[in-house]
Amino acid sequence: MNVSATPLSAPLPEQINAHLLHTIGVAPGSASPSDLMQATAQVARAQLSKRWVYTQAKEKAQKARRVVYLSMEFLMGRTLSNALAALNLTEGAAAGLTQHAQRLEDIAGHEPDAALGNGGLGRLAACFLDSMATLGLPSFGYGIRYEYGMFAQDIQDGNQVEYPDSWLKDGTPWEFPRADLTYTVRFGGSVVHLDGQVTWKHDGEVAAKAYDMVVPGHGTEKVSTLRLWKAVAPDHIDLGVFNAGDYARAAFAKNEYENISWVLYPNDSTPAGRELRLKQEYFFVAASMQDLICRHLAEHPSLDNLAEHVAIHLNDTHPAIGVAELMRILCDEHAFDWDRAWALCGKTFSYTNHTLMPEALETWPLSLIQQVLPRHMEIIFRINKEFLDMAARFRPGDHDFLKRLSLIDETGERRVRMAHLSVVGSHQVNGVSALHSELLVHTIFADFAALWPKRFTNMTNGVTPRRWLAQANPGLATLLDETLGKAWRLDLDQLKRLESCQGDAAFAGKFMAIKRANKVRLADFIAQVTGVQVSPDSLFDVQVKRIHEYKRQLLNVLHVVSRYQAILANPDAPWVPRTVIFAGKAASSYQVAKSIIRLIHDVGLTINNDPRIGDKLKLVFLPNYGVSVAEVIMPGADLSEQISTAGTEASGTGNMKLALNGALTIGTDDGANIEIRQQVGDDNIFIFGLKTPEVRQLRLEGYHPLQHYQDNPELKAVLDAIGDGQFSPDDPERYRALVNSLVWGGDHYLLLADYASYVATQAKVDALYSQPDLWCQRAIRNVAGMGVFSSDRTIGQYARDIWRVAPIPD
Ligand code: 26V
Repeated sequence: MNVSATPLSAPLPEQINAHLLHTIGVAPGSASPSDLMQATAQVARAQLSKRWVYTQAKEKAQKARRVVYLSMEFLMGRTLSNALAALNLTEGAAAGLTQHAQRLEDIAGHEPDAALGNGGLGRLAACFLDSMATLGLPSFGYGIRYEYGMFAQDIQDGNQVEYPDSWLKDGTPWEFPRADLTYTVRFGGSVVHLDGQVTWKHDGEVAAKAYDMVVPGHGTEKVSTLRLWKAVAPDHIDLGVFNAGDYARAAFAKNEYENISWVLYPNDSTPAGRELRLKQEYFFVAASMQDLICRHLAEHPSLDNLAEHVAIHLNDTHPAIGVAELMRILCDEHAFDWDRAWALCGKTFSYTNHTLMPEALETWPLSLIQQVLPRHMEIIFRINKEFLDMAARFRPGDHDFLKRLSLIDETGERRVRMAHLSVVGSHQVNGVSALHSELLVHTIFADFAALWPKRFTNMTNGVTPRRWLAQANPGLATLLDETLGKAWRLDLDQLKRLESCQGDAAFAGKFMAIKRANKVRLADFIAQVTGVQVSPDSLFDVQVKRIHEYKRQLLNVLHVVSRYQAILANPDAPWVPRTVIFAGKAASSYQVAKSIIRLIHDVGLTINNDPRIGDKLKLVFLPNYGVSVAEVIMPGADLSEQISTAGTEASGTGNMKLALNGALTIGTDDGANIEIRQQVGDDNIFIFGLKTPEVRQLRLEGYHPLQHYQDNPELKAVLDAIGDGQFSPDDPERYRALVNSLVWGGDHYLLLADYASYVATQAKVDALYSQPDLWCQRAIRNVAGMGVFSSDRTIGQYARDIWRVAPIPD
């Protein structure tokens, strides 16, 4: 038996064994779980390859209009289970693995996550690829093949410790290296203008090599492509040194080039001084643009009709340099005059903004762009001049208006505002929830909206129901299949039909049993990774996301401490047992976030070991949060904490995943929580705290957190306990600064202002949870309302309203 003699139609067990023998190189009888994972992946890979070839041929033959989704991040997670499901191979693979006395889910657990992203933005890109493939849209995602993705988080003595995530150390079965697809990306040097001809005399270059991941669609043979670029030293570069016999120096020179695709940067540390990050941005954009232009010219005689055949999307401002790059290509390499090139550019690009936080808005020192990309700096100046001339005609004499609009921030060190470049270069700009999109045009983009009101729109985020329901929660998926049929996977609006099941006791019983089984699984996982035993009968209260002050994990901790104190004060009250579960990473340079992680551990240590508390309250922190950990947590949650200060969380997508899995939300009037409330109804969600206009008003009037501390004895007791070292007796001052930043330091995210409302709302949560039948009905109502949060809906809107792309006929 050999692989080529084992057709793709052979029984799966046979194909797995053939790959063990011929691809992996082991005797089927002595295959390790990791060998089995590799061999099963190879079976899927062969099918994916076939589908990719088929899809590409179709799209090429029809000269399809395509979407190009440029993103620095793709948080793909594991691939095996998703690929098998899309290929209808799950049952066969499970049968094949049974022969080796293994379960598919255990074998799938041997695959490392592809964690090429920080958080929400990167995971959204991954959900979008799944939906683009499923909707059959001709589409490419382009990004970087980081050697090291998001760091692995370990906790030592309550402290976060970061380890490199070498996800490629054993290779990956999922990538297709495209040796023939290599482009040169240039950097530095100077620009020569001679007789109207512009020449960029660069002084450095690097090769970009393509590695494809095939993204299967569900319910279709169509696939999408995720094309990731690896930086490689150009062949000729180090040879000279090498020939001179200096091998070590040659190796060093090679590294200088290849470091461009080594590591993903954390997104929540400032871009100051990170030349390498700027090079990464240009590197992947330049390679992607060359690739898409090659493809266009293979199908069309010139670039004149480029805008009719490709829609380029900027996932945040990270690829914004693409606007200047397309102008450079058109003007300098294809002899377009400026105005014609600019018109084409404006028809091609669109841009999504993912945050309003001023610290997160990307700007680059002009001097750095000048040094790394001198021609692009000239182009940005010209774009800016033409743009400001136009804006000056719109509001003559209003110099402040022009200063605010300028692509260059002139206050202090001159910097290029990448969001402004993105807005000016795009025909559509969108936010990611109704509130966020509304705030965009009233805050950071208000001046642009005055100029171009129709440019701004909303595309509320969504998540893929394949990964976040079908794959993560097979119990609930089976119940839905029995109740609704299987169509919900591709048409999540089907979930609406669950509304009629709310009063159905048999359905509710099954629904509750599934939730309990998922909680048992989560409790086992908690015990395994933290050593803490938690009761699956307690309310599982979950806050999982990046650790950031604006997301207010600290407010959650304040509630936990107040509950702890209340239980001690009144041990015989009918407490509703609770397990509070946190997970999330802090950027390695973000000291406050790290201190919050440590506090969670210190408070947990005290509470979990206090014999007076028992199961009434537990607090755990699950390390190394990522896609795969989320797949275990989401199905086991009862309560979803979405408690950011109103107006700060652009959308959130964890909120959608949790509600989809039957958790009730306790949250502020922020991001997509507002739309979740509209879908599930006010009675089925716990909204608390100041609303966005109230936050603004309070800050305007002058906010006095000290007042709350003095006026609320319960809050004072909580803050004093933390600040005085009750949870850190070995170092009583450990949390003094954290507490002082709230009471005396301005409490920028208004934790104390929202505290009373939050704690009162948590009491309502308890009251409902002590009526299990009612809770269950509301959980079902949540699932029923989640149809609109499918990323299929989101991508359908992008495709129709922004990209104007459609599936090609079969
Ligand atoms: C936020 C901040 C806050 C201030 C400090 C630095 C910093 C750096 C990055 C960010 C977030 C960057 C962009 C991002 O990941 N946004 C997330 O995008 C998700 C998908 O649209 C959305 O659901 C989240 O609400 C949004 O935070």
